[in-house]
Amino acid sequence: MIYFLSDAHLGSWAIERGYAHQKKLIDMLEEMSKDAVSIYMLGDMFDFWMEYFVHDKSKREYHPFCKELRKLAKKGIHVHIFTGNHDLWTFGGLASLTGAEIHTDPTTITRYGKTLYLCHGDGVLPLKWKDIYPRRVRKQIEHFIFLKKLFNSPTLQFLFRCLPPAWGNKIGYSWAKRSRLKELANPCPYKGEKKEELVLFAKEQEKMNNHRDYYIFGHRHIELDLKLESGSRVIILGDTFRQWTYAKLDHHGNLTMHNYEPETGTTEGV
Ligand SMILES: [Mn+2]
Repeated sequence: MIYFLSDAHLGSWAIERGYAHQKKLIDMLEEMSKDAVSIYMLGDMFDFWMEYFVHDKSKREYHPFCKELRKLAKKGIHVHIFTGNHDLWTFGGLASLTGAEIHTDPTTITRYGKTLYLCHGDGVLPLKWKDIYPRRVRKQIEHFIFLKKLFNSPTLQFLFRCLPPAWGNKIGYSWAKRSRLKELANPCPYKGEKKEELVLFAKEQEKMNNHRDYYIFGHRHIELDLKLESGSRVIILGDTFRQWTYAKLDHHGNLTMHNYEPETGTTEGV
């Protein structure tokens, strides 16, 4: 089995009972490890991740999760972490802490006779997005692209890494908390086939003869399993802090969506 999950937003200041959240995520991975060949985490597993030039004691908080990933790797399970828009600032530290393979770009893989396009999903747009969306949405997209460029700027990354971790983390976590609370106050449900950027992108890829059987994304915190005319399916994974959704690809190449329900009641309420 190959498992796909995303958007745990570990460490979020907007998620109460952070330890229980991490514990539930570990239990979920443990459950998957019973028959997993690979586990793909499609981004934003951390609400904020930055690797400074000096030692950051606060990373200790994530030791149970990192230890679990090491354990999975030891069992022979291939663990993959994609960076999202909250945790893109990794410069080798996350890989050495977890033993996972880190992906910073979208990837197409072939497994069990199916092709899968995998990426977090932030900034994924159809080519003609400027013609599709009204001015208000275009402005939002432009703002997002600007931020993405800023976050990826080597100079700014260098300067941020020079900060004392306590300062940098304060900036990072409070920014992330603001975006989480904003999302909770104004949830953005599925926009429909004609407007949802990820669906439009997948449709466009199909039209351009870049066929994939499955397009799998995170980022949106909504659950979607949509069949396109070409036969491809667009999967948006939901999240692993509120909905606890994930996808599973079996060895016949069938992909199914699931909800994680722990057997014991010790971690509910997260
Ligand atoms: Mn995201």
